[in-house]
Amino acid sequence: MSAEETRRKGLSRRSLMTATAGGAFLAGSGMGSELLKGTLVSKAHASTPKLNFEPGELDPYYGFWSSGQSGELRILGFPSMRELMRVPVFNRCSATGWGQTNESLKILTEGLTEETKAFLAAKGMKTYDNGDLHHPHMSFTDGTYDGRYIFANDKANTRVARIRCDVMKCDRIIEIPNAHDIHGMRPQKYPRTGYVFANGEHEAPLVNDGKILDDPSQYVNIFTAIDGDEMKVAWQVMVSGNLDNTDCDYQGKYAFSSSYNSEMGMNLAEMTESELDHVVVFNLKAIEDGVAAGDVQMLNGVPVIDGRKGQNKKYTRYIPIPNSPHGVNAAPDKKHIMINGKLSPTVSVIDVTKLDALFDEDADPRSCIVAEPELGLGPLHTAFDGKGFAYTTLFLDSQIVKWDIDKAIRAYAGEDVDPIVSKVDVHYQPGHNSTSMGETAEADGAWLISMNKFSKDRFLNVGPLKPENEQLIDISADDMKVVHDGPTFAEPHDSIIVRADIVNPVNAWSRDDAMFADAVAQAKADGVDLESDDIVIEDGNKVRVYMTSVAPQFGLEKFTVKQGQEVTVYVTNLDDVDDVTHGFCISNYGIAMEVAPQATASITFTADRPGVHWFYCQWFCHALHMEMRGRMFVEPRNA
Ligand code: K7E
Ligand code: CUA
Repeated sequence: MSAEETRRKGLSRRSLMTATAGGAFLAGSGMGSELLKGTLVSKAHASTPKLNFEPGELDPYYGFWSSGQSGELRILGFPSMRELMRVPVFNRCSATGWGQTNESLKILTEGLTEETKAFLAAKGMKTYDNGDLHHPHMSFTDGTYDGRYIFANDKANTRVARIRCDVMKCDRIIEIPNAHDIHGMRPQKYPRTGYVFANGEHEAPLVNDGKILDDPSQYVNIFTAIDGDEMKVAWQVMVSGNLDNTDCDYQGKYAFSSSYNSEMGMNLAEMTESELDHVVVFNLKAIEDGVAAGDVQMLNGVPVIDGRKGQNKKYTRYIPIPNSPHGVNAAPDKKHIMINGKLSPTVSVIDVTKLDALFDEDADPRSCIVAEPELGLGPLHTAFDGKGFAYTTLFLDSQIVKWDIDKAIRAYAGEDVDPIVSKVDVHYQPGHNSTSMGETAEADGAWLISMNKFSKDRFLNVGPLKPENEQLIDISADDMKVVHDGPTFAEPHDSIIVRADIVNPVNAWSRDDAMFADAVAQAKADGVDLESDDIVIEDGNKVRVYMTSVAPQFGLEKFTVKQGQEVTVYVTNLDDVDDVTHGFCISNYGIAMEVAPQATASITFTADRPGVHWFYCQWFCHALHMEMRGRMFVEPRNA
């Protein structure tokens, strides 16, 4: 196997480590913690092979990172933490023209409800400018990542997006009707995705037209199952209490949502009042049967099941969980679901094999809880190594705690064992953490990333607004070791770490890609061959400018339009060499877009500014890139 193949296969860290003296030490790892603090361990960690990346050397993992209120998806090489790409999703992007090009505007607008379109149109807007992307998750087949798509939520404007992993571009965004502010979101793990589950976090009247205002007794929350292939809402369930995070089992039978506001409180005091909140268990088969049988109300074209407390128990069950639970994480043992307590120092462990009894025999809802270890202050999220250990972030303690799932279960049953293996300080206040392949059945136990909300003094001061701090942690030994600090801009919440061999993007677009099918259809209607014609077509007040680009030239060195005409420029990049992307920017017109190899991109604007306007390639492509430019003449209306 070549070095390259070794990396692509994501060879386990431990097998590389065992080739060294340090590795032998770690593999033995029966040492007391006194010794682990000593120089021997420093040496072992200093020889960590995968952190010494030579120039040009590839990472064994892709990291897919959320960006929170920045609204984009980020791609990292992992564990080097080198940022590789930013994929615009809910945000606007100056580099790629996302939010300006016709191709991106279609994606950003077509999935909005008619009511939202009208609301935005009244403000002169086509789509929202902002988004709040918390949770990126890859599609699954048979319990592990399949490399097809990344799905992501938008908490700010109640949307769910899909990113294609072949071209690493967003291809669908849908607004979720009836729900408010999508937070927790997970794809179905088995048999495949399938459904994408999405939680509406904030309570509101089911028909939110202003007739009901300050009457919380009439507010509801909505759980949504989206068909991830069609990107359409399949069904929704009305629940009691709010919905925070979600995950699902490896059997394809149940989904779980935590609720920190079972009180349905409207302020902090009310929301945190009760000692027990809950997790809602959704019985997927029963809900599908209920939808098929018509036990629904249709609302905005979506079948909505009533799964509130005290309603039909075949659809949902409510399991009491100590105080304001947050993260929901399915373990790779395919059996346990961790509900992280947040205000409670505990993580509640659900055994999924005990859930049938809840629905079939009306068993005590807490009978499915098989462990509830006390781990420290502020448990938010849990990750896994596939070796029986769990890693939970402690927000208030600023620590990660490593604990033994089996020992936690035995302790809950009364045995005198301590499930806590070790703790490590992180800097500071961790939210999510992620392990390599950790949310799949192929969790490999190599690495953990702690996504810390505060960096404080860890980096050079950049003013009152500080970066977040993400810390890479070696989890190959019992004691965890922080090996890298990485600052990030606002504000990654969650991430996934995917073996590189699973992700296989292309180097150039296919000419029949659906992304620019509308441009292809319009060219055909105009009798234009996008791959050879450079031509201006006038169609009443509309002008369509078709041009090719081959480094370092556009097919047209000039074109003329009349002031006030609606102009659409289509640029087709005929280069098919790796990495020869062109751009198209019209200066002082606010127009810019990316045109990657073999792609067609288009942009529409009104030529309302007369004069000579240079257009230029804004993506450095050639020694003569500066010369890759041309003129747009806009004839004045009164001339
Ligand atoms: Cu814990 Cu939005 Cu996943 Cu942030 S959520 S941390
Ligand atoms: Cu084409 Cu720069």
